[in-house]
Amino acid sequence: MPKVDYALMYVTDDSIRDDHSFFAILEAALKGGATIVQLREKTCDTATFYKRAIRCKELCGTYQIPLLINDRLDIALAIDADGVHIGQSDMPYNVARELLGNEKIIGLSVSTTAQAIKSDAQSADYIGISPIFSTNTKTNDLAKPLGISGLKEIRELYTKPIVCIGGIHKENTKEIIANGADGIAVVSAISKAEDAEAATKKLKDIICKTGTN
Ligand code: TZP
Ligand code: MG
Repeated sequence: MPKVDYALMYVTDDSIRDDHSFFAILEAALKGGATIVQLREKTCDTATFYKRAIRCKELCGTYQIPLLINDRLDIALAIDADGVHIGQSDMPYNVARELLGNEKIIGLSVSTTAQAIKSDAQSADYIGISPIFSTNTKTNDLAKPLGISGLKEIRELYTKPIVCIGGIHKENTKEIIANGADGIAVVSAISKAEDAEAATKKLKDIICKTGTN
């Protein structure tokens, strides 16, 4: 597997049901410098998810940016995505690995330090600390935010890439990267920005500057 840049993951916003806006924002994120994309659909039917996945794959392919599918192994397999992002209550990690093979990326959400030291997290390609801060974007099934102290604790124990998600914006990006995260994953900081491309560029700039300090 080629080395993956987890610096800035754009997680698509499933509240945007209008395809024109959805893909315009995705393209803005790609132009602005998102390094990886996760297609996350929680409410639509499978046919709609699949159609979006196909278009996402084409668009990400144009920018040579990897595409992950949230939760749905079947969709990832159907479109030959670069990987999946799964949570603790999704398909078990070892089954996902069996189905996808070793060449695909599998990211796993963790909400506690205990989950980060379990073998599934140790075997995954990266973990998502979920959530790092509180957020209004995901209301279902959201654990207590781990905060910077949780990130630091996990960073001491976990050697693979860590991506943080939840309530991240340009004002708190620096402290996340400075405290050991390899990247951030954002929904609304990009999808709800007045200028999605400029917002992505700004986040990327903060990450790059912090990462090299
Ligand atoms: N998983 C944990 S928090 C979250 C997800 C999908 C939502 C993040 O959205 P935002 O708008 O970046 O806070
Ligand atoms: Mg999930």
